[in-house]
Amino acid sequence: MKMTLRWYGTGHDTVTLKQIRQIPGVTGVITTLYDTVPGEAWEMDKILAMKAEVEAAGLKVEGIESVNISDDIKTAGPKRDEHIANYITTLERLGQADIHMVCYNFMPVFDWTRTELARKRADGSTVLAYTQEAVDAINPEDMFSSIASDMNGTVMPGWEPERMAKVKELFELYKDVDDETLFANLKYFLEAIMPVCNKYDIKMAIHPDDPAWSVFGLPRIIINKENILRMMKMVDDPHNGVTFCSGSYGTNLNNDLPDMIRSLKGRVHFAHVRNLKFHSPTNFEESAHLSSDGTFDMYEIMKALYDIGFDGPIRPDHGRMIWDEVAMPGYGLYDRALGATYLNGLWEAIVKSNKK
Ligand code: CS2
Ligand code: MN
Repeated sequence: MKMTLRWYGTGHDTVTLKQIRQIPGVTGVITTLYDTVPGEAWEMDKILAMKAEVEAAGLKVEGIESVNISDDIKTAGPKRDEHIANYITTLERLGQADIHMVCYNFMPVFDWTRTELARKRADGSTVLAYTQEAVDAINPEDMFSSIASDMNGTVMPGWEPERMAKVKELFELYKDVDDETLFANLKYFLEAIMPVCNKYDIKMAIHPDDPAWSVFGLPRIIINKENILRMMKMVDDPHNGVTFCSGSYGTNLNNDLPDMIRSLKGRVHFAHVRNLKFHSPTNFEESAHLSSDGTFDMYEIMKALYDIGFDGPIRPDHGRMIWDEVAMPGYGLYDRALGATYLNGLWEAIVKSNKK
């Protein structure tokens, strides 16, 4: 595997490439072009400039998170084919720039949803947290205002003010879209892009829905083993793969994470590894990465990735806010660096104990 950190780009991220380069064992970043609009094709010179900046810092662009999918593609709207053609152009250019992994999601309206961005823990650190009670008690617009006031001056992807200004319209767009329609629209999209993925060896890695169930009555399909295997079969091409995000699938305690990883052999193209601490099945927080701080057995997760021969990029996912850092919630430097180091330690131990 290749240890990476997500990086939001100069001017968007409080963390610098130089800092990332100094985390032992981190060799690359996962990034995107943050000034792009879903549905439009990315410009080649911008892709190359981003890549050159990362490489000048001694790091590699190991993949893109994300090339976002437009609502027309997700809902089969009037611009679907035009947007897919632009998506294909973007993939072609990424391939020409020697970038071969693209993370995306197929969640309606909201990307990930948390109800608190700074829940205080006993040690004084703050973490992102979720309770179903809070979601049930709020309407989507108020949810956005409460999130927006907590972003530490950053703009979190998926929660852009322009997008949330039209949250009502977005709900309107999805009112006739159920799980089956979403599956069909995803299939249509994947079938259209597979030829270009094959030509340039671009591994598509769908990110699960987070939390892994329906919020605000919206359909959610990438939530469990049954559905993800259905999606793998639906377009049975190795370039149709997954981002295995332990913190997203793990929101549902019925999901057996190591078993899911094993069932996806050959199709895990990217891994997000983080731990969650559950207080009840619908009240959890994003703990430190260590097994002992949360609910998941991180060794078993890493071991399953090792056992399926995973060799793609991996990154610590959200971290806690510690040591008085002020950064995008979940995306500070310090705790993600600790996470990367811990995951690298587990990996080294697994590799060596398997050689004996
Ligand atoms: C990420 C997602 O910050 C996060 O929770 O894991 O936002 C992820 O980047 C997108 O869903 C991928 O498209
Ligand atoms: Mn994730």
